[in-house]
Amino acid sequence: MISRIDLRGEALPEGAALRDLLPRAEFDVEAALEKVRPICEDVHHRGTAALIEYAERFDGVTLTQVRVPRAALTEALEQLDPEVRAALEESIRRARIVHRAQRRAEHITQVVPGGTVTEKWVPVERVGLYAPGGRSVYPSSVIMNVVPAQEAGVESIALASPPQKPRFDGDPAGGRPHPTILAACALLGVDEVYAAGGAQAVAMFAYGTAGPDGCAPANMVTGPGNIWVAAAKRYFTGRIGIDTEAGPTEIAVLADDTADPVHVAADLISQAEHDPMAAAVLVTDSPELADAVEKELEPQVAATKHVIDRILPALAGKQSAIVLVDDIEAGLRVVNAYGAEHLEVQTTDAAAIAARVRNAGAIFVGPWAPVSLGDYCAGSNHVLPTGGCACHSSGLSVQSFLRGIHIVDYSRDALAEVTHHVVTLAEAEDLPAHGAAMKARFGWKVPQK
Ligand code: HSO
Ligand code: ZN
Repeated sequence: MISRIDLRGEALPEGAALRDLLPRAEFDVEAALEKVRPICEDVHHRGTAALIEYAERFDGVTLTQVRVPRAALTEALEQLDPEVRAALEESIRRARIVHRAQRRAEHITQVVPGGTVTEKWVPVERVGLYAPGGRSVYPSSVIMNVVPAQEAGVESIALASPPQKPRFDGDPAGGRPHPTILAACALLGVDEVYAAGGAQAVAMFAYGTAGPDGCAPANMVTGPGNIWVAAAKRYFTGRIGIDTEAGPTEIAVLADDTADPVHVAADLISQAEHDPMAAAVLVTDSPELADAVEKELEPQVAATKHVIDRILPALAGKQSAIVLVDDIEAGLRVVNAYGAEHLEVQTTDAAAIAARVRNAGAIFVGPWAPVSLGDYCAGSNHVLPTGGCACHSSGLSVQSFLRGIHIVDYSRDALAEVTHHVVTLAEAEDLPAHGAAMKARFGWKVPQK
């Protein structure tokens, strides 16, 4: 069901060469970009009419309205199962605790007497958040997008999620995002919601659409999505802000012989459940654990729901594997080279080992911190970098929605004191007008010290 990669008994190569030995999902955003470009430009030119046409073509839904009426949000909340409501509320409460602590205070640094640089944190004005609603519907992703944006102080928040097919003739919920997505928006106080999915939703936020049903352009788009969403984010990079492109989800587990194979198997399956392209990787120095996990996978996979369409292809795919290493030191090198979206450390002294991980979207320490906890109720964020992007990027946080602006304030004396250095550097770069802008303030001369 899952392949093995045996890295024992040989010196592990460094960096990229080690990464090349490890499994990874194919996620060709560049190829998708070609298909996405005309869709984005069509939304640019035809606005809402294009969104309605794409909802018909890609979601199989005839839309009457792209903007979801406010009454539909309150209605969805009223009809929400009380247990789901309580769970969403707890998830929101915990996420708020963690994200509120991420707020950053303005910081004033006195560089020299009379010369200060203040770093001021300013929220992005308007953001467009995306919550998936195709193969799977993730109200939890609404929370993971909205909470950091709100805690950062973003004033204008809009959310898009694909329209659902009517369940019966005349179903009022047909043509709107899933009711639980709408209820989550209502719980979070987000009332600007659009029934739009895929690349067209990103284009709607990037360009804006006109008319009473229209959406004002956003400065930034965040949130997980399929390959079309990722490609559209790449298309608009530079024009608007984006978080990292989200590819298929990944779990890596670094485990030794103290790990419980039942837990490890369950956790690998949990993320394989997302997508046939999801990656589940166990890195272990214990062949006994490897055998036990492999044995355990069978009954657990057989007992769960999305076996044929997602879990089996995910576990059997070339993106998933059990990687055998000589010892946990080698395992650490492997997981650092891999840079998993989610990394579980299930070893002796798990906290000490976890502290030595440099590359991961989020790290889950020990036997009582499964990725499922982080997906919903740890307080941490589940919008995380995939595909090795954890080597250079972080998951969604308050920081994602803030810009640090430097405010430079120098007195006459403080400027005079450094002018000769500025003039020298300007001349070294053959930019005499830069030097002149300094000298102009001191009678066209370099002030003497
Ligand atoms: N594990 C997914 C997020 C998610 N899980 C949503 C359940 N619902 C990517 O981090
Ligand atoms: Zn998940």
